[in-house]
Amino acid sequence: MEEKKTIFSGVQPSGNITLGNYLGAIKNWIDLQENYNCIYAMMDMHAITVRQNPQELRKRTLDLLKIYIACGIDPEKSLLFIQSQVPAHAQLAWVLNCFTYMGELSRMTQFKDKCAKHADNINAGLFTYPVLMAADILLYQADLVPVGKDQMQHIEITRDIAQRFNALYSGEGKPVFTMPEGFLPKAGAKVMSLAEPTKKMSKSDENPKAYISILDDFNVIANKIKSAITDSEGVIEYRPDDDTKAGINNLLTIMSAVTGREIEKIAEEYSTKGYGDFKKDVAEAVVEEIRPIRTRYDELSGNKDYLMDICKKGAEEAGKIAGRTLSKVYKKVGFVM
Ligand code: AQP
Repeated sequence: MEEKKTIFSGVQPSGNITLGNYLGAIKNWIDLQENYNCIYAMMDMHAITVRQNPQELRKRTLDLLKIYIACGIDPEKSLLFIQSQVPAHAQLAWVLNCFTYMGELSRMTQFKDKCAKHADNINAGLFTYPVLMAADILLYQADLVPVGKDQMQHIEITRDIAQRFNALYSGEGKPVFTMPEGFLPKAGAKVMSLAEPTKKMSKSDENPKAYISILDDFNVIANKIKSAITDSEGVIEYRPDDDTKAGINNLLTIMSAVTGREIEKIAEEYSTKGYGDFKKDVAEAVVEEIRPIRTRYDELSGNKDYLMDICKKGAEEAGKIAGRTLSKVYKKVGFVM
């Protein structure tokens, strides 16, 4: 029988998990559990590239685990762990730092965006964030990395680093690292801000009206969608290359991603309707998507021992897999073992 391929992905507990994180990443992870070895982590080491409140970070990391499980990630099928509990991530990241060029890191869009947003804290971790991400992926010899569109550039640099390392050290044998590929969802790969629809929806946005949190009250979700910025044309049409339609394009995308229906079909159905009716239906569809997640999330609250047990077992298991790759890398670069 053919060996199952490996999937790796994660989310940073750097804020309230948004509809963007859910549609772009987590929702896409669920079905993959049946046919792949899935490894999903809470990326707390990435989160500290931006200042975090320690108590909040601790809480949000476990809340994120609850969200994963509530969304349908089954701890019996997928390996779940907290990044900082597996030291190999930091260890491999150091080695890979020595195989990554300043020039390629300075071209990263996320780095430029975050520098503009956090001008008072442009730290080295923010700069080398993609190297840590490369380590996360390469440690598990992942074949596929399901992410949103904003992270594709980081997958590309991961591939460049892997290729460079493999070319130097693999020789005639099996490549040291498996070459990973990014994997985008059919719909929802880039959910836009509700307040500024030409900008990506982000959990760290200062304006809470810009994003929908999976943990927002249902009436708050509905109100955010109803007050989403659109345009004055009054026509429901999908025009992905027209920025003046960014708000409507985004709502159509969201509707498509939560219902599984094609964008064009939805646009056709609403072509004679007003924005008010459309927004009301989008809000209802989003709430219905989130409702069962919230029920399961609430059931998991107060079950800290269960969550801590998943983290402990997950870190042990992840540590074993990651340790194998790290040993191989240490030997290749010439560290005494
Ligand atoms: N707006 C989005 N649409 C679709 N997918 C998205 N993702 C993020 N925003 C959107 C995907 O969610 C996964 C986890 O992202 P992350 O936590 O690693 O960091 P990020 O990409 O920087 O996400 P945020 O929400 O914008 O976080 P902050 O504000 O902390 O920087 C990734 O697969 C990502 O593509």
